[in-house]
Amino acid sequence: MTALQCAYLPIEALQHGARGSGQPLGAVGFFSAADATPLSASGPPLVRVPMPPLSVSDTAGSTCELWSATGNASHGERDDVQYGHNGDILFGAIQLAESAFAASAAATGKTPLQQAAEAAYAAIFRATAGLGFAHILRFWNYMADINGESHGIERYRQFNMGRQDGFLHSRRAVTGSAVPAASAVGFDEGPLTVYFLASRSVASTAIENPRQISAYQYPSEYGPRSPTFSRASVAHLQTGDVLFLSGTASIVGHRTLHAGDVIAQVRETVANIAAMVAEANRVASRTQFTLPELCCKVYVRHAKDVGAIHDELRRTLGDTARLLFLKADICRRDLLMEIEASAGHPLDFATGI
Ligand code: 3EB
Repeated sequence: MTALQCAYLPIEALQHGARGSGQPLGAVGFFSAADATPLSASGPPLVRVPMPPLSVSDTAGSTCELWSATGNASHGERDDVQYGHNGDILFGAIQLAESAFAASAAATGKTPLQQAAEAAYAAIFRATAGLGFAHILRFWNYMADINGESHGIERYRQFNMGRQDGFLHSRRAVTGSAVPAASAVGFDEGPLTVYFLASRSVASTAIENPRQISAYQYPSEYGPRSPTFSRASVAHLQTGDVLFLSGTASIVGHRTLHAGDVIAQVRETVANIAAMVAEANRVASRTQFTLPELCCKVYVRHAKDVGAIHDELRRTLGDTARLLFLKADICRRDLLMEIEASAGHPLDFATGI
């Protein structure tokens, strides 16, 4: 019986060996720009992401998201994917510098970011197949300058082209119920970073949002290739159902609503989250998820908005929802915030923020 657990801790706590209960599979450190704390090279993977946590009242310290599980964990690297697993659940991560793909851009006709995304996904599917973890439960994608334009096309759209090719070349479905949940957000500068959770035996059920068109069916005005993610997934672990909500924003149908009005965007986003929680409860009737139990990562475009976003989320999600705020770029220029969330797993939320 594998219990998947998550903890949010100050980065110092991780380095001093605090890691909640269970065996660490892997961790992601969200670092403030000034923090150059070196990371240990052995043990579970610790991925460095240059995306600063935000505090409502002050600047915040670097924070780490740690995934653990019961049983014995083993760690390693395969096909450039760093991983940790307990035989049943796997945490994996890959970081690729776009500069490594600059030379082949001319030959392939593909931009460096597009090639990096394709290579990252090909590596992940190869590594997980080789290790026997075929069921991806959720992806996280972080990239530099997500709204920037190069080679005549926005960088998020370049990423979508490469990601979709990575799926297709690995014979993975790019529409429908086998597409995993995901987030895709930006930081200022750093390597393309993709991390994920996978399962050996347990498939997940994809959830779509009745208020939104499936992202994999977005019209071509959002780019030549649609994004490859489902709105949410429920992983049916032996110990219970775990809900993963993808990055969720102020989008209804396929259109952004409330451009320029951050509070209205928060309200629309929460309406989308509530719709997906209801949908998850309908589809995965073993568990009833609720808004107050959500553990949320809130991506905030402008640090000055964090107080207002926090107050509105407390009003709409309640006092008990866990909120980690990160300064990040959202994949559409007119979006000022985005929220991802999970529920159903033990959680140690001790950010110290
Ligand atoms: C949206 O709904 C907002 O490309 O993996 C949210 C979650 C978004 C995941 C992705 C993008 C992604 O289209 C953006």
